[in-house]
Order: sequence, then C-alpha cells, then structure tokens
Amino acid sequence: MGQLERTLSIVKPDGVSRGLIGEVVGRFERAGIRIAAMRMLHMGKKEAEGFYAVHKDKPFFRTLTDFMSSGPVVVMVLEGQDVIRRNRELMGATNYKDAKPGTIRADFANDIERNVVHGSDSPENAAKEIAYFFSVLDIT
Ligand code: IDP
Ligand code: MG
Repeated sequence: MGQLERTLSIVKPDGVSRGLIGEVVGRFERAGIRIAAMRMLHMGKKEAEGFYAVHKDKPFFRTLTDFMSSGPVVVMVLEGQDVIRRNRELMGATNYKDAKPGTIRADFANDIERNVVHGSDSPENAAKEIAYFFSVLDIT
C-alpha cells in the first residue's frame, strides 16, 4: 500500500469553458480518490505567474500564464493512497499526443498548452501548490 497523500488538481480554463468539470471530478471519484477541498476561482496574471514560477524561464511561460488567467478554474485537493502518481496517471502525459488512451488529456486535449488539467508532480510541490490556494481550515 502506498502513502496516504494529498495533491493539487486544477481543471484549467479550457476544461471549465468546455463543460468538463463534472467529467474530471467523476473520474477522480470513480477511481476512489477523495475530494478533500474544492473551489472555483479566476486567477489574475500575477497569480498565474506565481503558481507557475517554476516555469518562469521556459519559452511558454508567457502564453501559459495568459491562458491560466484567461478564465475561471476549479482547484481541488485530492486525497488517497499514492494519489500524486495516480492523479498523474489519470491525467496522462503533458502532450496529449503522448498521453495513453483513456487518460483525461488523451480523451479531451487538442493542444499541448490547453491540456484540461494540472496535477502536482511531487510531495514537495503538492504541499506548496495546496498552500497556494487553500488554508488548513479549507481542507476537510
Ligand atoms: P504538467 O502539467 O504535465 O506537469 P509541465 O511540464 O509542468 O507539465 O508544464 C506545465 C504546463 O505548461 C503544461 O501542463 C502545459 O499547459 C504547459 N506546457 C508544457 N510544455 C509546453 C510546451 O512545450 N508548449 C506549450 N505549453 C507547454
Ligand atoms: Mg508540472
């Protein structure tokens, strides 16, 4: 049995505007992952830049932070055994062209940047990213 973990998931602006919130949340629930916190919000450019600070030197930083601040997102704390890795499995590879069939990105993304979901990639980043959006009292 893996570690009981928490991770941050985001339904990105493309996922929200395309009506995919329920689809994404349903996949987590059907996988037995518990939603420990959930909120809709609309990041400004500065908030998106802060969230993706790790990518500040990448060529796609500007377009990525424009995209992430272009509309509302749904941020969630997911909880479960080994949930950081399991969420990444459900999401599929960053580039939808490389994502395994049946993953969220393979099923719904058509663009490497507008790829429907975010998921933390390590325990350290999960802790940082959860704290970026949620206080301890928000997490059930
Ligand atoms: P991840 O979301 O699978 O963890 P990261 O490498 O952390 O992927 O990149 C963060 C986000 O930046 C991606 O989800 C995607 O929206 C965007 N992105 C990553 N690589 C590219 C690229 O080569 N071109 C445009 N956007 C990219
Ligand atoms: Mg990442």
